Amino acid sequence: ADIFKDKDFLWGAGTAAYQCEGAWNEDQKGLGEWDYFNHNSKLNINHTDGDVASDFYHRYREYIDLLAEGHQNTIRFSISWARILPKGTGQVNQKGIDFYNRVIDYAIEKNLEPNISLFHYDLPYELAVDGGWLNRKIVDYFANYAKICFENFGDRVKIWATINEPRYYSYCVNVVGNYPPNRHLDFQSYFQYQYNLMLASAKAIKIYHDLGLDGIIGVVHDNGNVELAPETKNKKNVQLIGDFFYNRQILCPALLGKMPEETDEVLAAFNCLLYREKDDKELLAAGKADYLGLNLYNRQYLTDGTKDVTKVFHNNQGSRSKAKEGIQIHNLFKSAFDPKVKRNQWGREELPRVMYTALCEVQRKYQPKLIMITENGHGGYEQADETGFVNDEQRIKLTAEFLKYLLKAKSEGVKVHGYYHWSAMDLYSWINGYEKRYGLIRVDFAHQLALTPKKSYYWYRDFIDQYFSG
Ligand code: BGP
Repeated sequence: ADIFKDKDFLWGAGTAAYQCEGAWNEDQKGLGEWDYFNHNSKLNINHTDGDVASDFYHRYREYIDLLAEGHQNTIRFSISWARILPKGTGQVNQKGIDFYNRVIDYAIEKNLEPNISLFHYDLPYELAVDGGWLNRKIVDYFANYAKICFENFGDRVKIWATINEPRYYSYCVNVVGNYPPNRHLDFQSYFQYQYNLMLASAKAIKIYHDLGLDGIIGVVHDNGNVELAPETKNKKNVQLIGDFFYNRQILCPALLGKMPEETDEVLAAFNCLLYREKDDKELLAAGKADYLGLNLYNRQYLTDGTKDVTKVFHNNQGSRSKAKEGIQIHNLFKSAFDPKVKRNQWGREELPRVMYTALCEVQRKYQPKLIMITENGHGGYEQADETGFVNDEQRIKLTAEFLKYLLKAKSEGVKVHGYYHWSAMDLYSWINGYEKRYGLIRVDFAHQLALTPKKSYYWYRDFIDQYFSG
């Protein structure tokens, strides 16, 4: 595809359907697992939902205008599966197709190259009750949904991603238990979910390639590498298990078309069993990604585990909680804490040089033909002044550092040619609702969703200008 014909870099920002669209029950959209969870579960600790969110469904033109005026040349968004297929399979909803046609056409008119994820966490409810990603049939359901999208939008959309963060998604669903259906420390499901997600992804990629459309299709992964704390004694094992746990179960099938060679060894260490079928190898080999999307926020910093201690801790409440983010998995490994590294209000490290380290390691180990940073940014509480303006110096400072490291990796030969700031506008954060803000554009959720570009929006615009003027 000629995506890079008149530019060597895509600069944009990201969103995801459930997080920004709203219109949760409009125009025959089916119920999603997140609609159900947020409306019904006591585990929805923020008592909020994506019913209206940033109202992208009705106001996509205003958002796209602002992003284009910010000199961005691409936009990342996802398609809501339940908008296209209200029950996940079966009847196609033409109104859903029409909506994405409008968004795609308008983005292209404004010179924003659309980059579309087929799945960003929002499973149709009917499929969730049917076992979700643990039910092997979902591989075919997803492939069917993907094909419908390719056939309807593939003439204009040149950049696709199958699944957003299969690893982190499975982690939150099965290990942390903060995403529906809230399984806790269930490693069996953690691994099986990712395996089924990668089979589904491979099947969709193969369909895309077989259709012969002009474009590229990839997988979006979180992280890329792990780092070991210097005090780690059992370095070899922590590296082997940790890297499989965080990266290789996704990156090997995505980029090399096969499961990692250490798969059985690692599963045995977890006492887990992966259900595989005879033809899976062939499927994975036939569905390699054209590029890798990487979402990079922080590092995975590990050390030796502690015998008999398995627990997970996650900060779901910002600075109201002292919780840091991490895990301990009995004698296998645990998250290490580096007191020298500053942490943000959600207990995550602020360490921009991971951009460089992760990019270099991924390039060296898996040799992708193309990498795009599909997410990177800074989330926090924010105050606007009386005009709605947010002076988000901290976001600018961190992003500038992240981008410095990205350009350093690029200058040393890493094939990175795209960056999407997370997020384009303020939107729903899966666990933190509307308190944790990531946007370049302020959305005033309390007052008719008034939109005000933040300081970072202008900073990013000038950064892009400078990049292209050399
Ligand atoms: C990624 C997701 C995004 C986004 C981001 C920030 O894992 O792909 O959808 O939400 O993280 O996460 P949070 O809002 O939980 O801070």
